[in-house]
Amino acid sequence: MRLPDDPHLRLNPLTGRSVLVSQGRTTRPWLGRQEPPPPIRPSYDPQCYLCPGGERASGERNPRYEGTFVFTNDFAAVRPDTVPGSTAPHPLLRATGAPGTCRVLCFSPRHDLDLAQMPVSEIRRVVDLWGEQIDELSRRYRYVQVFENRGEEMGASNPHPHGQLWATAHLPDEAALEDGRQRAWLESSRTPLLLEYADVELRDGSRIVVENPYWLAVVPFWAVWPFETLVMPRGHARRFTDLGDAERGSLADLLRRLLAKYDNLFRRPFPYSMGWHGAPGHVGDDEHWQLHAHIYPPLLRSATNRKFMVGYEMLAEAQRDLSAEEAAERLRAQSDVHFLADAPTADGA
Ligand code: H2U
Ligand code: ZN
Repeated sequence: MRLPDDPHLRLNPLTGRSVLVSQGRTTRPWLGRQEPPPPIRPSYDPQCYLCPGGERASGERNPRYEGTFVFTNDFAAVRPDTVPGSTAPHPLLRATGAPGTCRVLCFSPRHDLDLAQMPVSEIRRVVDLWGEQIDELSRRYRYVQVFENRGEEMGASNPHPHGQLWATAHLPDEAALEDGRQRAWLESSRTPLLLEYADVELRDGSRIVVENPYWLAVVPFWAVWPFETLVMPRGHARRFTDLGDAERGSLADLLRRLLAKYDNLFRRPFPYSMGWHGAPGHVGDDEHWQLHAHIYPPLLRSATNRKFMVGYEMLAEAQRDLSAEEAAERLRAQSDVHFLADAPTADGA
């Protein structure tokens, strides 16, 4: 096999899933769907239910917040009062109650900003908010999934900069898979899986997109989405709450640079889903865990073409056309100053 040109399989050690890599297919003709660019937004939208003072579906009004703002999701997918027991009228028909809570995290009072364009000091406030929320909720729930859907393409219901968290009494599938695989790795190798992986990537260099003294962002060897990245601390941190002041400041810096590169790639806000994975709960039995964020963006060849996970992907296994190394090189080559850094907003704010 000649890497990377011959079609080959790459293994994701965090999940045990494979991805089929078939480089060179991105040049095929495309008469299919084109993604329109999102409209430019005003800095304040009186109709927006996430803006300061905005009215939500519940009839409640948001305070005139100036930094970040958190509220319980009015359409929560899990609720604290659910009874956790199981029923199984037949062994093939098992159901288990899933108590939990869902919150919406507004990143900024400005309707028109995104993490990619916020100053590092404001991204730092979001980093601290993630930390506080995980700290509070992981005392009550087994797992806290923090995430952001950015852009209509990823199903975001509103362009106002915001993320979500869902805290659950159960360990969701992705976290459970990663838990098991990292545990097994530590037992056989004595170094946490992602600490060893960060070391491999730092020595190789071809998949690094951005790095700083505390953090590293790479297009992982096993990436599925065209410009998927994995953000990892360089030192051992099992969960978000392990991060100290210096690591949090450094994370804000890395995120700003990474997200600016994404937007600069096609000179448009880059849609993605991103979220954090860390050791569940609060303490104990978690040496094998290494905190990390996944960023999964759906864009492919250009600003207007998205990657569809259909057909072979739904029925057989994940597949990608662009090699991880080429994706990393293209992202790395972008400036880390956002292309709209000095542009006026729609309403001159
Ligand atoms: P997404 O854009 O990622 O869907 O997040 C927005 C969330 O905001 C969504 O989960 C909630 C939706 O349930 N929401 C409220 O809680 N109150 C509202 O008034 C509208 C939307
Ligand atoms: Zn808004």
